[in-house]
Amino acid sequence: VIYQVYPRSFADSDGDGVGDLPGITAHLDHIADLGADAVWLSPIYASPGDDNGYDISDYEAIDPQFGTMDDAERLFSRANELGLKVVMDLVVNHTSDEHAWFQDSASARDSDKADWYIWRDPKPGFEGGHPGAEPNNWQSFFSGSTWTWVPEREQYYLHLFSRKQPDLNWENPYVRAEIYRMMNAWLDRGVDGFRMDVINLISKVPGLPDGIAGRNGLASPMPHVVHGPKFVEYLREMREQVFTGRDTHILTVGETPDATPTHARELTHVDSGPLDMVFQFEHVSLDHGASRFDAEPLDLVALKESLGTWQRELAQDGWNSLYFENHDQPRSVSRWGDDGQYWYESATALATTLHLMRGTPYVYQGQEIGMTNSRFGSIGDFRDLETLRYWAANVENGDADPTTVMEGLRARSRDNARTPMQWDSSLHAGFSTGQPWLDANPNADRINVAAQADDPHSVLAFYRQLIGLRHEWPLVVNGGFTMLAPESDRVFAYERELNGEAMVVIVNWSPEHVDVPADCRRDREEWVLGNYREHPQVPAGDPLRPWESRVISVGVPV
Ligand code: TEU
Repeated sequence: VIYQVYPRSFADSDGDGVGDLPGITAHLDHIADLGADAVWLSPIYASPGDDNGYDISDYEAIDPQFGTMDDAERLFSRANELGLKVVMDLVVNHTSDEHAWFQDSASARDSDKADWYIWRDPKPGFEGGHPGAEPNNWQSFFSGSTWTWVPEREQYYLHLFSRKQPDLNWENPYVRAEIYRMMNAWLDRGVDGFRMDVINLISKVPGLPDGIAGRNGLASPMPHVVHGPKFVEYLREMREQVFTGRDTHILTVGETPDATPTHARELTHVDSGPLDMVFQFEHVSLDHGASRFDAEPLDLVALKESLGTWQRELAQDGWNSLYFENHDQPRSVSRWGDDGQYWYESATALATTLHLMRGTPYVYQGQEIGMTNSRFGSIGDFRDLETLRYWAANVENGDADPTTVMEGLRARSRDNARTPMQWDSSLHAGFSTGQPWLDANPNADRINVAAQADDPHSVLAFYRQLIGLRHEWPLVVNGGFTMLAPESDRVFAYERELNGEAMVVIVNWSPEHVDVPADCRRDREEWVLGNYREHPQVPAGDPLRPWESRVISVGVPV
């Protein structure tokens, strides 16, 4: 079980309003008490902070906002004492434009690192630096063209994300060697693994062909950059240069937008896969409209079909990661559950659904206490560049209706996940004594760690139980998976089975009472866990109450 920390928003030890490494170290007990096995730290490296650290200017320095290398080493050793592994974020599809490599590369066409990034001339017949002269029609993840003009070189550079995140040229062996050297240096410092940011975008199709306009009228680079021709080759080389021959297993999880189950099986294959697991995006894209800010209701049957397919496709030789939240996604209890009347029930229902599937579960900071989306008043309350640039492109420079765009941002902005961790009911949620860089959610007075720490009926206590089950019961780790009641649009149910022993998980994803589907009923049932605070246990045939989850063990048949 892996716990994700977003350092800016976790705990601020020095009152400057930004989370830091001593803050994380001071709260590692919380993560260990939860029962997690590892902590994944979103980037802590030196960065101008255009994308909150996903734009790195020095891979081997700690950003002064977060602390020093000594602070990092103290964090690692405290984690070690608590039995927690540490997984670092590895952002090597791109660097910051303020990285020394890029500064050199941009200075002249014949500079030392001229070929370390992806440079192209203007479109033939066009004068560079003017709209329409870009080498192709690709639109960036963060709105606008993927190309920025540099007069010193009279060329454009490629950036799939912001203009301050130029893409590295992985074709260049010196670039790859430098990345492997840097990764080795972190492993030598004692880190236990890497979460690899958009790793499946590192190999681009030669020629960088135009994209085809999608539902929003914009051309995405995706078909020409996802799982490109040399991607797997690069990962194998990385494995050889960095991971092979070390005396401990290094955990690797690739972030892989648009990956298919076939891609994922190749990447995580038990014998030949270069990665342990990947973060796929299918299930978190089902409720997107033309853009991710067109918030559509979730179709539960589609979610089950999707997650069921991934379970099935990776069952034999691959391995899944299991996540509903991270620093890029809104809070799941607000998105798919009910953050009002059935807040507790739906937070624990979603947790049950996720944690008992086959794969490695991820808990994003605050998810374990049922943190919800925040209340953003106007555009000035947001900090995330994706959000701000989307607003600028569609409202300030476009003709979209501001009310509609704002609704989408409130529901889906990444800032929902980035509000300060809610430690207690004091000012700023106990996150900082100073004004936080992003306001704390006003509901911190009710939803916080202190209020739940000793309450056996809290969301936090429920998470501990779920994580405990995985650690105690081999069936949860190794058992096979079968979806039950696939056609039900209210109930998410499945069976896990190992050596004749089985577990049935039945979760009501609705605020209504619903009958237990016929294929979920078993003889010789034994109650394992339920999420109703009062009367958790009811006769097996009783209808499911709103957002009720039941975990049942089924003995070996005679
Ligand atoms: O995100 C990659 C990604 O696919 C993005 O598109 C992300 O899902 C975005 O929020 C979608 O609109 C990774 C990081 O997790 C993200 O925080 C970074 O901003 C991004 O890469 C660039 O490094």
